[in-house]
Amino acid sequence: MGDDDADKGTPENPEIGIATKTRAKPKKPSQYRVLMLNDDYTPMEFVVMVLKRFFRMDLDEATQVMLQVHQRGVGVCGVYPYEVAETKVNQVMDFAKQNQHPLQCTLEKA
Ligand code: TYC
Repeated sequence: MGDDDADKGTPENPEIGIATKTRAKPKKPSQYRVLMLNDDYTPMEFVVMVLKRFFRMDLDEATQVMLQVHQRGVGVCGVYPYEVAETKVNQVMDFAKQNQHPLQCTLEKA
């Protein structure tokens, strides 16, 4: 057996070896949009506070996004890898519940 066959096993014991094939096109980790949904009860100031606290927005940006959600029903808080997006959704939902607001936040693949 020549050197080229070193990782191909033997006729009695084939397919032994280490898979070394790499993807031609490595995939980037998927990104997810965190979406904020409108409701009739959550105070505007609370939504602005959430956007500042969990999405690191300044007052201007947070106010714009809050108004977009208020007027259009939905708005994008940010785009993150799945686990970060999921954590942000949970943080927002927990914080809203603690404050007895019905604010809803969700994620979708970007
Ligand atoms: N619609 C709410 C109000 O009039 C404000 C609001 C904005 C609520 C954005 C949720 O994601 C939201 N008080």
